[in-house]
Amino acid sequence: MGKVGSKNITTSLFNCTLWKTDTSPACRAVMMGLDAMNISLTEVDVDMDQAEHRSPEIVAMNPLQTLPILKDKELILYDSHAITMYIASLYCEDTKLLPSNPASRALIDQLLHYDGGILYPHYRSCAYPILYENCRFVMPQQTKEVEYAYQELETLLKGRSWFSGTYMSLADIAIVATVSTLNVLVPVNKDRYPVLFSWMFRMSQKPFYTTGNLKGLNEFTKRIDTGNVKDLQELKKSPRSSVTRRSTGGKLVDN
Ligand SMILES: N[C@@H](CCC(=O)N[C@@H](CS)C(=O)NCC(=O)O)C(=O)O
Repeated sequence: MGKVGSKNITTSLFNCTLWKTDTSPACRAVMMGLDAMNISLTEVDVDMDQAEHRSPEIVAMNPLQTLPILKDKELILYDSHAITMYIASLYCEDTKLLPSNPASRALIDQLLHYDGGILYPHYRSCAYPILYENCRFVMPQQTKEVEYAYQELETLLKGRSWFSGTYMSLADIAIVATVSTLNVLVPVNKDRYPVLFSWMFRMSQKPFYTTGNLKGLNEFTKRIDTGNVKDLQELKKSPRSSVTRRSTGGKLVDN
């Protein structure tokens, strides 16, 4: 495990440590959230390829053996949404990112539950077979389910600039971490989902997207491109969905 130090921005949380891996959308959601809030803490890289997330140190903190994990003195949290909301509740002064009134906050919670309960499982069922089971492409049924989710997101965004309404919030950040990763696996079609596509583009222009999402997203894309397949020529002959997936390069493209 490699310590990557603290990003020296505005508020430094000296008691807090975040265990993360950049390829994980959940970790990138926390990293983008931190960067959007100008909050800095100690970050520790965990190498999932080396099964470091199953090490005794990690299991003692998180029996689920997933990342990210946040430790603040005695408190340990192992869900990206809970982590971001905890830090924001304590230290975020930007009431647009996290409004203080209960009704607006509930709307954000609702979107975070949608991300964790609906979108994230889609990510796992599309990505894990490719990352860990030598599968070469997203199965048609999974593609269909992701397209259905894109349609839901398109509907949720209709008539508003951001998922949370007039202002971009931590809910937009959580969702873009998942959707930008899903986009590598099942590209967001600009013609079918114009509003979602435009929102993704606007999110991709935010400074925190560059500092918190891009590197890990590119690494993830590379992992998906090569998977566990040794012979890249053979990979190029893979079914169309795989070729489409690779051609996006994790970026927004006109497709
Ligand atoms: N609900 C959790 C999901 C965390 C999660 O599934 N993390 C993945 C990385 S993207 C992980 O650690 N997977 C390891 C494993 O399943 O073995 C969150 O939002 O933090």
